Amino acid sequence: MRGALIAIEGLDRTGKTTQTERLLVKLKELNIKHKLVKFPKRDTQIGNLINTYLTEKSFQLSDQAAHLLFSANRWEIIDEIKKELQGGTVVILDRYVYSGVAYSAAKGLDFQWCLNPDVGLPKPDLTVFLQFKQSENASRTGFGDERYEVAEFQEKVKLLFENFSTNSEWSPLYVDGLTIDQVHEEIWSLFKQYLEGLDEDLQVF
Ligand code: 2DT
Repeated sequence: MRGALIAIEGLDRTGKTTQTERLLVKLKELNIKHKLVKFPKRDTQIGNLINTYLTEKSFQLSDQAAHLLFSANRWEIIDEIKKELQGGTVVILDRYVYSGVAYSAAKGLDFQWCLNPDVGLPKPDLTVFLQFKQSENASRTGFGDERYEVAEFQEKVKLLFENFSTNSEWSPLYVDGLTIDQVHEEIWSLFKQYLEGLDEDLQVF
């Protein structure tokens, strides 16, 4: 049996990282082999460039070049992820291809062009998409520190994420009014069925 590939996706400040951490604590408690990969993965050479791009507004890159760097950042680590899955480890992704496409297409790049460099990457078995019914994420603390954290831009990204909503692995989760614990319970109930591992091959984008 291989491990499940699970993505946690969503707009900025929807609680992705908090929820990912909660999930890891739970998996640890249950002694289930797991690995977290957060994209962008900033501690590689490509990731360093991406980090500079995100945090220093004076760092100039064309939208296309930035997009290809984010995709390359996934490709540079995908063999390692596949190996973990084959060894029975559950791999949790904090952002993935969906963010890659939605954020770049929100700048006006063609949706299919944005997806093309990621074609061939494994599709998650489950993608939990955290979102608000109302656009309240702009009022959450910390919003506004990095390049993309602007309310109007986030609205565009939200619309583009909806293109994935017909994918079979896509599970939207509205977090409005829910506590951290409640969101965790919802994610856990979606996730539970994948704990035993899977015997079918991974699908690809
Ligand atoms: P975090 O705040 O989660 O570190 O993300 N992004 C992310 C892209 O534009 N393309 C991608 O492929 C990925 C994975 C989303 C930092 C920002 O990077 C954006 C927010």
